[in-house]
Amino acid sequence: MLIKHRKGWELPESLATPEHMFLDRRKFMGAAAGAAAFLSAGTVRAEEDPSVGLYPAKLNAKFGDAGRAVTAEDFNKTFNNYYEFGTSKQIYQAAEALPIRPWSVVIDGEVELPQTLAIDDLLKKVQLEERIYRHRCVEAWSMVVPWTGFTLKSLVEMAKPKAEAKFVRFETFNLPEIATGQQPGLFSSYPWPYVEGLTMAEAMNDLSFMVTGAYGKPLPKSMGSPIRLHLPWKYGFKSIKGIVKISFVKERPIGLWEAIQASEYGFWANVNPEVPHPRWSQAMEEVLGTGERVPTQLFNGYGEYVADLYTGLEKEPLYM
Ligand SMILES: Nc1nc2c(c(=O)[nH]1)N[C@H]1C(S)=C(S)[C@@H](COP(=O)(O)O)O[C@H]1N2
Ligand SMILES: [Mo]
Repeated sequence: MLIKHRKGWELPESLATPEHMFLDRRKFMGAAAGAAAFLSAGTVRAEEDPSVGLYPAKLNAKFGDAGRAVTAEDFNKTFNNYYEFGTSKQIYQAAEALPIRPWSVVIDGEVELPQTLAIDDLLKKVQLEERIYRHRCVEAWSMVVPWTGFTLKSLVEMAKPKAEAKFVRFETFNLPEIATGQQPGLFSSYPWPYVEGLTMAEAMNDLSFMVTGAYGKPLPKSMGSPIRLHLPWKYGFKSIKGIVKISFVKERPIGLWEAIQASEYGFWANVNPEVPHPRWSQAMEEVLGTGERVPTQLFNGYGEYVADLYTGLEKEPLYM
């Protein structure tokens, strides 16, 4: 993502514009391979995740095939956007410092049943399933990920929102002592914590998925463990990681990227190849790990599920 008044070398989003990626492919592939080697060398002592027995979950056949090959697991967990841990894609090792137990999710705001749920208690209350989704980053790259999780709709029903609740606001942890990207400094003046939001209708859509696992295992920390969102029809920055709070609110939430640069990153952020980002085209995407560039689809190809959410809202900036 980009901040207006910074120098080129400070612009994290510029690391991943398609042009730059082609030039730097060998460099970043090398870094990903290095991280993978580091992992298999066993230098990281991953504590056993207490939820490990819940995986793999049953595949939901409706989302059993994304029409493209699943992105390799080692690639996916070592190539990430997670600005809390740095501005490069190689944050895998830094993210390992995040303590994911104990972990609680606060559900509050305009609800009949406000609650604070320890992650393992939450996992007992929900129906886990696997879904293979396409993921399209605003930086014009994509991946295919076999997520495990539960519908956001089921969590909304657990909270029993009141009529006043119009939006759902998600918030990430704020731990600057662990997540060095959150420390004030040369590379970071972002208004932490990371925040994202949806309308109630979007939250109730069948596609909106609370993710706790991937590749048939608990989610790696680099991918947002212990709990994140995934919204396959929206640009990736809406799919917030490391969630600690879910609030049902009256006003439209302002996300981190919207707060930083509203002219480039909006509330809706639905994928549309015909609406360019102010600094690059969204017509095509690089399918990471394949070397292919393919045309981007409206709503990332999920229009049959979500297009009707936006009827009557055509005057809104739905695609940025
Ligand atoms: N808390 C938090 N969530 C986040 C981000 C982030 O920096 N911090 N980056 C977003 C962006 S831009 C993308 S593309 C996806 C990346 O998810 P992945 O690393 O699992 O591919 O996470 C999103 N969620
Ligand atoms: Mo992204």
